[in-house]
Amino acid sequence: MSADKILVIGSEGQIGTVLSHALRESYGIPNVVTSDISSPRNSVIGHFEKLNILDGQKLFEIVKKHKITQIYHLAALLSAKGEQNPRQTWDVNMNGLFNVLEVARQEKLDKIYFPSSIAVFGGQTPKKATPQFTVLQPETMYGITKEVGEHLAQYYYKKFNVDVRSIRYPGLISYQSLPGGGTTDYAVDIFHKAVAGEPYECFLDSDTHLPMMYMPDAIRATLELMNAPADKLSMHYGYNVRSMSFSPEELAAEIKKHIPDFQISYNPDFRQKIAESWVESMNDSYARNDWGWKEEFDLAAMTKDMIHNLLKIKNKGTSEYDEKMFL
Ligand code: NAD
Ligand code: AKB
Repeated sequence: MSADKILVIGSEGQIGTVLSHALRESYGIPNVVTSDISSPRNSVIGHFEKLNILDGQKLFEIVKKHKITQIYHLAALLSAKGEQNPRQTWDVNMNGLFNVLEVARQEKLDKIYFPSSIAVFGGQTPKKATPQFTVLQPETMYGITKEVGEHLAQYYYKKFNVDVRSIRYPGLISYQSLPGGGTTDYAVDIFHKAVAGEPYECFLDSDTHLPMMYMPDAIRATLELMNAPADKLSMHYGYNVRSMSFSPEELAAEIKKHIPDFQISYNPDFRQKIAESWVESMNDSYARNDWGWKEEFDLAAMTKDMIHNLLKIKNKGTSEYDEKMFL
């Protein structure tokens, strides 16, 4: 029986849905409590707590009630949604993180996971093979909260010995769950249209290159970082992690290898400017040296697997994942 008791905050989002499932497989269903401001989309096996992360008191109560030892804090407003409401983004992303770090400090929790993002980078950041330590100067409210969040994480580690760990995720691509309002969402939406036999109008320009990662790699990276021995970690800022980098045009060409009739057109909107302020690829030598990070999926393997799984869902009306997890 695991001694770890895990709380996932923001469990109903794109990552939380898949990560909660992986954590329940590793730690056992009773040892993983999920929570979100939204109700669960499916009938969940295990504990679920309705929680607005801005309610610090309720967070303390949940941590005490379930004897929580680790928190995966995923609740946030992402880049595109964030630009629609910068004030709420600051509030949820910063005060939410602050509440999590405070409960970790006061209740002496073992470990905290806080995802950062490529949104920490800005127009002055070197675009290719971006170093771990470089000019940041993010240009979205979301990116600003992630940069400050990384500093706060390092501060709580140094000042209070709170073991916070973080990854700068690229855009994540998943078949199990939909994205929640980011600039990289096109790379998921495009697959749903392609598999439905419909054309896709992309909100980014054809040649906009961004770092991306397939969800299985992102989940594995997260668990590998969280399970790494503390003395192997040289920092508690967000680690750069590299997997693949492509443009909408290159992704569409890869999809066409499987669905030759697929059509794409381009109609860039406000998200183009956000994408242009980010980088194309990252140098992730710290992640590779400190905790052995190595990606498994490239563009071709990810595309094949996405289409295979989305077709399975389309044909059956459900996925193996849903059946295993939620029935
Ligand atoms: P998402 O938008 O899909 O999910 C976020 C979840 O947080 C939602 O279920 C939402 O209901 C919940 N939430 C929002 N406000 C809340 C509040 N006040 N209290 C409690 N819950 C609240 O996002 P995601 O893609 O799953 O991202 C999770 C984390 O990973 C975020 O911190 C995000 O910045 C980070 N990240 C994601 C990506 C990506 O491509 N998905 C890339 C980089 C970083
Ligand atoms: C977004 O586009 O906002 C996210 C991210 C890269 O942080 N997917």
